[in-house]
Amino acid sequence: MERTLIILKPDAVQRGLSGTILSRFEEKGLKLVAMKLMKIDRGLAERHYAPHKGKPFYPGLIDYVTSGPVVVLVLEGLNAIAVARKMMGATFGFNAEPGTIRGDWGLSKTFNLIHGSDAPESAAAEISLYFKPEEILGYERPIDRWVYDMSAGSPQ
Ligand code: D4T
Repeated sequence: MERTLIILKPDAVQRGLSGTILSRFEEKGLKLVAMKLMKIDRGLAERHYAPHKGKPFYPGLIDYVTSGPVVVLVLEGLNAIAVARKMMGATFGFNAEPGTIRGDWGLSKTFNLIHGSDAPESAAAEISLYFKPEEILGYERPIDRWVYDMSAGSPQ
């Protein structure tokens, strides 16, 4: 099972899309193991987006993600990182396929509604930026025996 960090960015919260977007992930079968509403301060934004420091869009990106409350999630599931990124769609709303989150609700280049980790290493680093280990909950979910084929002993 893989974990991914998802951020519903300030435009998603202000546009009242947090619940709708969360529902998509829940309905897909991904398991919610941590969640908080918070304001990202500049220090945290700079740590999160350190790989983009120096790029022309970096200052605007820091202003944007610190501009209002965000909802931060940890989702767990089989191939959760790739699944969530596919559901998010291409980075810029105007390029994103209909049926994806950005494709259905985004038009902007910079206000792109959502962040999702892009690899297991970045997911682990990002999760630890936003959550203490005790804020991530392990729990049984009876529907998992219908979300996954468990006949081979592991989720398929
Ligand atoms: P995040 O990291 O927010 O999930 O987005 P992506 O993974 O889809 O995209 P990214 O890392 O390439 O870019 C991070 C963030 O910067 C904004 N951005 C990016 C921008 O404003 N202008 C640009 O030219 C690029 C490449 C959008 C997402």
